[in-house]
Amino acid sequence: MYDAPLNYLTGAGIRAYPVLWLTWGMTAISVAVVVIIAFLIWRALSRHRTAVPPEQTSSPPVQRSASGLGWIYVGVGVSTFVLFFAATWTMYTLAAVGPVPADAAQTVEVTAHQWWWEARYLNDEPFRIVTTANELHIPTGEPVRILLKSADVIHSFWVPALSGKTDAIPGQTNTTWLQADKPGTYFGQCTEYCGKQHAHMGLRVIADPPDQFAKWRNNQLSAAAHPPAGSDAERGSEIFVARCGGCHRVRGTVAGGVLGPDLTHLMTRKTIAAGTLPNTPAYLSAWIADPQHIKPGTQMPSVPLSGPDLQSVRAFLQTLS
Ligand code: HEC
Ligand SMILES: [Cu+2]
Repeated sequence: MYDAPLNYLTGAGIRAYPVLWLTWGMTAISVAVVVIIAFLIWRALSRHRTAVPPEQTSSPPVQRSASGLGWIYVGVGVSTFVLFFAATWTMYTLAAVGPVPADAAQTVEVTAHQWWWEARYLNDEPFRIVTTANELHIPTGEPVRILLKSADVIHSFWVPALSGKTDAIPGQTNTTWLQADKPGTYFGQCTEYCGKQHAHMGLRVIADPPDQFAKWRNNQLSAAAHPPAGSDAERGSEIFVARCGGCHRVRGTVAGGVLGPDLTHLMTRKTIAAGTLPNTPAYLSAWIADPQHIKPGTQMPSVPLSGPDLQSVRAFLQTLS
C-alpha cells in the first residue's frame, strides 16, 4: 500500500544525480544501438539486385566490392568504443558515489529483519540513541551514513530516488549513504527475495529540513509518558507489558523486547508493518487482532485478546506519540 512508486528515473540528491545521468545515458545509448541496427537491417532487406534486361541473355557477374569488408572493421571498432566508454562511465560513477562523504555527521544502523527494517540512530552517548522502524527521518542537504546489517537472511536496501542498492548480509556490516536535497518522502523496498513477505518489506525515508529533523529526533529521545491513572490506556499498558512486552520495547515502561519494532513513538509513523497498512486506529486494531491474516508468516503471532483488552491496548498505543 505505497502511495508513490519506486521511481528510479528521477532523484533528489548528490548521490542520486550521477547514477541518474548514467541511467539516462545508458538508455540513450541502447536506444541508439537498436535504431541503428534496425535501420541497417531494413536497408539490407530492401536492397534488390537490378533485374536482368530482357535483351541480355545471361546475368552479369555479381559485383562484390572489396571495400564491403571495411564495414566490418568499422562495426567492430564502434562497438568496442561504445562498450569501453559505457564500462568506464559505470566504473567512474561507482567510484564517485561509493565512499561515504567525510562530513557525514549522522550514522544510522539499519538492520533488516524478515520482514521489517529496524533503524538505530547511533550516538556516542548511549542515552541519545534513537530506535525506530521502517520510517527513517533524515535532514535535507546532509549525507547520512547507513550501516546495514541483517538479523536473518540476505536482504537488500534500496531507496531508488536517493541511492543505489546495497545488500544486508547476516554477519556482515555493509556501508552505504543517503542524501536528499529536497524535503519529501522517498520510498524504498527490500530488493533481495527474503521469504514469503518480501513484497511487504517497504521503507520510507522522510527528508525534513534540519530544524524539523532536530525536533523529530528530540521527540524520539523522550520516553513514553505514563497514561493517566485509571484510564483505559493505563489498563492497556499493563496488558501490553504482559502480552506484548516480550517482543516490543516501549521506553518508560518495563516492556523491553527486541524481537519486534520499538513502539515508543509508534504514533509518529504513518504506516505499520513495513508499509503494509496505514497507521490508523482501525488498521492498528486489525493488525493486533490478527497479524497473520494481514501478513501471513510474519514473526508477530496472533495474540488472543478479548475485545475490551484489545480496545485498551490500542488506547495505550495511541498515547505513544
Ligand atoms: C513474538 C513476538 C511478538 C509479540 C508477542 C508481539 N509482537 Fe508485535 N510485532 C512483532 C514483529 C516481529 C513485528 C514486525 C512485523 C512485520 O512488520 O512483519 C511486529 C509489529 C507490530 C506492530 C507494527 C509496528 C510497526 O511500526 O510496524 C505493532 C503495532 C505491534 N506489533 C503491536 C503488538 C501488540 C499490541 C502486541 C501484543 C498484543 C504484539 N505486538 C505482540 C513481534 C511481536
Ligand atoms: Cu526482501
